[in-house]
Amino acid sequence: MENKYLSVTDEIRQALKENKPVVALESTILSHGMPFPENMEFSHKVEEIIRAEGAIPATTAIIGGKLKVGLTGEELDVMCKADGVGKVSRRDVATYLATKKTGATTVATTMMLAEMAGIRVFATGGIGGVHRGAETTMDISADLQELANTQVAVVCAGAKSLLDIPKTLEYLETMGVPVLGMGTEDFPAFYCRRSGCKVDCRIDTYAEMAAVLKTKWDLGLKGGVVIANPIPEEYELDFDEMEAVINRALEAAKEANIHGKDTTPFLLSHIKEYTNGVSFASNLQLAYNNARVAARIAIEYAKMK
Ligand code: PSU
Ligand code: MN
Repeated sequence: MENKYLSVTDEIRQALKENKPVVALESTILSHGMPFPENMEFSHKVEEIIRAEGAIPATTAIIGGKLKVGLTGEELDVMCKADGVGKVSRRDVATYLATKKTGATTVATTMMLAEMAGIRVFATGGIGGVHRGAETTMDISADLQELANTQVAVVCAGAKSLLDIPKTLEYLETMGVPVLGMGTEDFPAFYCRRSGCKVDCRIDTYAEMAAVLKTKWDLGLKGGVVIANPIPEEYELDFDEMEAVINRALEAAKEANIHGKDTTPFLLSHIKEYTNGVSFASNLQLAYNNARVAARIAIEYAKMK
C-alpha cells in the first residue's frame, strides 16, 4: 500500500530497489542531543562516513507534513538549528504530520520511518531506556517498546548510565529483543566500554551479525535488535567520573522539576556542561564508530537477501 505521508529521496528509493545497503540516522540526536553549531559538522560527517564505507545514509525527520527519509543539506541544517523543532516519539507522529510541525525523530520514530521505507539498519549514539527511579516515575522510553515491535536493528554504544541499565536490559529481555555485543560480552554504557551488565551474545563478525538479523526476520519474528558497539578505547571516559557527573545532572533535573520528554535532553545538556565538552568529543566519536559499523553490517545484510 502506498504511504502518502512517506517521502523517500530518489537516491534512497533507488538504492533500496536495487538492494543496496542503506543506513538510517535519527535527527533528535541533532536537534536535542547535541549543541549548535557543533551538530552541523556532525550531521554531515556521519553521512560521509557511511558513504565512505559504501552504504547510503538516510537521516529521518518530519517536515511539512511528510515523513522524510533522507534529508537535503538544507534540511539537515534546519534540524541542527532546531528552531521550533520538536522531539517526536511514536505518540506525536500523527499530530506533527497533520499540523505540519517540524519534528526530530527519536530512536523510536526513526525505527518506524526506517521500517516503512524498507531500511533494516540504523545507527545512533545511545538508546533510550528505563530511567532511574522508574519504579515511581514510570519513565520508560518509547524506544524500548519500538524495539519490541519494529523490525530494525539499532547500532548503538549501549545506553547512558543516566538510565537504569539493568532494568533496561530486563525490559528488553521480557519483550524478546536480542541484545548483541559487537565484539564484546559487555553491554557498554555509552562513554564507557563496560556497564557491569552483559549482552545476550557476543558476535565477532559483521557477516554473522547480518546473519542473525536475517534469520530473525526470515522467521517472521517481530521487533528489532540492539547491536551494542562499544566506544573505541582511545575515547573512553572514566566510569566513576561519569557516574559523578550523571548524578549531578540527575539532581539538577530533580531540582528544576523536569519531567517526561524533557528529561533526556535536559540531562544530556547538563552532562556536557559539567564535563566542559570532553564528554561531547567522546559522544561524537562513538556515534561515528556506530555509523561505520552499521554500514558494514548493512553491506553484509544486503549480500544475503
Ligand atoms: N540518549 C543519548 N542521546 C540522545 C538520545 C538518547 O545519549 O540524543 C535521544 C534519542 O533520540 C532517544 C531519545 O531515542 O533521546 C530518548 O528520549 P526519551 O527518553 O524521552 O524516550
Ligand atoms: Mn521518558
